[in-house]
This record gives sequence, structure tokens and C-alpha cells, in this order.
Amino acid sequence: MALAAKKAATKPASKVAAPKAATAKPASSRAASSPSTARRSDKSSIAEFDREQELAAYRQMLLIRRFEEKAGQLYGMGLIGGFCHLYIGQEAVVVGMQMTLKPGDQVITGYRDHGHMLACGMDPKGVMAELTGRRGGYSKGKGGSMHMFSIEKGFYGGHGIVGAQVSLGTGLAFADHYRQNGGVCLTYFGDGAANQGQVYESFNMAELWKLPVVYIIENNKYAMGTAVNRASAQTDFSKRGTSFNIPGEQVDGMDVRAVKAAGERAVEFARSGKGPYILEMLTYRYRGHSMSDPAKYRSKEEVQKMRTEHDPIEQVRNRLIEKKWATEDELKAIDASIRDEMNAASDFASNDPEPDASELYTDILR
Ligand SMILES: Cc1ncc(C[n+]2csc(CCOP(=O)(O)OP(=O)(O)O)c2C)c(N)n1
Ligand SMILES: [Mg+2]
Repeated sequence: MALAAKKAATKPASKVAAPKAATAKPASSRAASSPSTARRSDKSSIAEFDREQELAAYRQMLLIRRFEEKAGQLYGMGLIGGFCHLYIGQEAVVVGMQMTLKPGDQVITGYRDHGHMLACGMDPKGVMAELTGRRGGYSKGKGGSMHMFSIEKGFYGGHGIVGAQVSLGTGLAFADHYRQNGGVCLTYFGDGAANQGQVYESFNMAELWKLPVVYIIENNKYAMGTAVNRASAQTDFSKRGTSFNIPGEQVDGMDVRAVKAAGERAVEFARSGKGPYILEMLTYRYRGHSMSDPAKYRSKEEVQKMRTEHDPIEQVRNRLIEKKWATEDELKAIDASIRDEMNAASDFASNDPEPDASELYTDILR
């Protein structure tokens, strides 16, 4: 027997399987039928939300969507320069995951980061003003869309290099582990980033040292203009940790309840010292990769089908109406208050002054 196979056969099942999937079967016998570490979220295990949770999820997701729509408008008006990657369609992922965190936990992601910042509770004014490069922005107008941080809110960026945040997030989890502070780091990355080498170096260290990190792969089906099946040999990203014995789950990332239920399992696993966990969020971005993407690699019908059949906000809206937990008028009032808030953010971001030229020499490594 090869050394690796021998090891797997003698490892206790609990070490190689997701907590719920753990059975008395030895790991080797499970491997033949299904991957030992990956599984699909069971729809029946999705916890129903109560009225407060549905309303909170509705408000948060709508806030992100309206923020992004406004950012798209400002970009069109020439007020935002450089790249701008919108998160429209993926809102349920960050909102559901954020519901599982405690103060002191950390969040890190790539460049499609506006939703993550808003979910962390960062001020829409400060985020919008950073997009327009103004003094009141989170990076004093010097970072832009992909480079914002708020230690106070537990948000560690905002990273333009695809995959870089995976090793950084693993480092944040190492700090939590070292300090024994009970913190967990949510490390988000895309399906394209999942093919980067440093991701697997990080997986190895995270499992070896049982770091409290949840890797959230936002599989929105495309990396720029490349469909997942054209770039990935293994398109089930929940299995990407299999050879490191990291448990993984595929989750309906358009259903905020499914995200929260899986998120709770993953965060609890990581927080209790069992090590990393992978959540593959099956999601979809409605807009192009960035504002400059003509999106010729997919049909309008494909986008429309996702919007009409799976929209994360509509799903919550329909449940609120069906259960009579909110009236159409109440939901309209929520939308109106969010629109007001976004108009205020946009006014601030359009009128706040640009940084002074002397700022060129501050906040830099010399
Ligand atoms: C190291 C590196 N390689 C390439 C790029 C260019 N690039 C920017 S985004 C992107 C696609 C990433 O797709 P994915 O990880 O699926 O994230 P999504 O944009 O879908 O959220 C690429 C190749 C980059 N920024 N950094
Ligand atoms: Mg992608």
C-alpha cells in the first residue's frame, strides 16, 4: 500500500469528513462512492428565517444592490476611474455569511469587494467616496475600488491580485490561532482564483496547523470572459480541499438561508479548532466582469433566466409577502430609505474634495 493510501485508511473518519457527513465508515470505504470531504448542502437542513432575519437579509441585500447600481451610474458619468467590479446578483453570499460572525472575526476578499464591505458594516459614504477618489474615502481617495480596509469592522481588503487574499486570509487565521483569540477569518475568492497555486499552499498550511479559516469560493460561473468548464479540470470546487482533508460543501449561493446554514456549520467547525472548511457558493453575477466588459461570452437569455428564477432578493421578498410578514408598501418604504441613503452617499462622493497633492507622500513605504 502506498504511504498516502495507508495514512488515509488509518485516519479516523472525523478527521477527513465534514462534521455532519462523518459516519462510522472508515475514510477509505467512503472514498470509492463519494469524495470523503465534499458534499452538497441538504436542502431540508436549511433553517427557516424568522421575520426579523428575513427583513434584515432583505434590507442588507437591497442596500448592496442599490449601492452597486449607483456605483455603476457614477462610473458611467465618469466620476469613477479605473476598474469597477460590481457584485450585483451575488448579494446573498456575503449577507448570509456575515450573519454567522462575531465581533473580532475577519473578512478578506478580492477586487469585487463593495458588497463585502457593506455587509461588514462599513459606511456607504466612505466606500463610495473611495470609488470616486475623494478625501472622505476609506483610503483617503488613494486606493479606489479594490483597495479599502477597516480594521474596526474586521475588513482586510480589497485585493487586486487574483488569489493573493487566500494566503493573506490564511495568515490572518494563523494570527487568530497564535493569539488564541477565538477569531475566524472568512476568506473569499472566485472560481478563477481557485486555480492559483498559492491557494493550495495555503490549504496545506491551514489544515496542517488547524487554522480557523473558512474558504468561500464564489463560483459565479466565469473568470472574466472564461466559463468555469473551459478553465477548470475539477469544476466542483467543494472538492478542491480533498487531498488536504479539508471538508467542503456546495451551497446554493442565491438562497441567503442556505448560505447562513452552511456558514454556521463551517464557522463553528473552524472556531472549535477543527481547522479550515471550504464552502463553494453557487452564484451568478448579472453584470459584466467589470464596467468595461461587453459580456459577449454569454447570452442575454442566460442572465435573464438567473434574474427571473433565482434572484436572491426576490426570493426573500416573495417569502415576506407570502407569509404576510411585510406588505408591498412596507417593502417599498425600505427601498425608498435605502435609495435616500445611496443618494446621500453619491452626493458626498461627488462633492467631497480630492486629496491634496501632499498626500502623494503619505501612507507609503519608503
Ligand atoms: C495574478 C493575477 N492574474 C490575473 C489577473 C487578471 N484578472 C483579474 S480578475 C480575473 C478573473 C478572476 O475570476 P474569478 O476568480 O472567478 O473572480 P470573479 O471576477 O468572477 O469574481 C483575472 C484573470 C489578476 N488581477 N491577477
Ligand atoms: Mg468567477
